[in-house]
Amino acid sequence: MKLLGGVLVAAGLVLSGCSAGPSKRTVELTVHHSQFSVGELRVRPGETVRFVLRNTDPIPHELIVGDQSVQDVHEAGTEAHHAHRPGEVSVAPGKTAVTTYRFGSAGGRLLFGCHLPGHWAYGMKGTIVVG
Ligand SMILES: [Cu+2]
Repeated sequence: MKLLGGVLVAAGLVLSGCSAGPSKRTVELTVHHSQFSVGELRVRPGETVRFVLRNTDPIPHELIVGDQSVQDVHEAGTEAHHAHRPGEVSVAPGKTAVTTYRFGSAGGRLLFGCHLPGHWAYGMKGTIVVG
């Protein structure tokens, strides 16, 4: 799976360098000791990003992409599992999960993070700058 992830990232970089057509990029996020491998992401307006979430921990995690209000809902919510919603995915221990999200107009600032109990407060989160 590590090799596959490398291939996906390489493909994403190639696509990012291409100016023609709609862009779709792959971003690989590894979770280790309840921390994401990336703290801040930069995306282009209208860009579609395929997030590949690799969980190296022995406990479940999730990835929630959205603005502060989205994060607040999940932090307060009781939804234990996320599936089939753009930018929201759960990942089991030792597994890899994928979700795709299309970003909006320039100037936006979104957040990503995990809302399993205590994880957000522990620092399992990051920012996404659209511009
Ligand atoms: Cu977590």
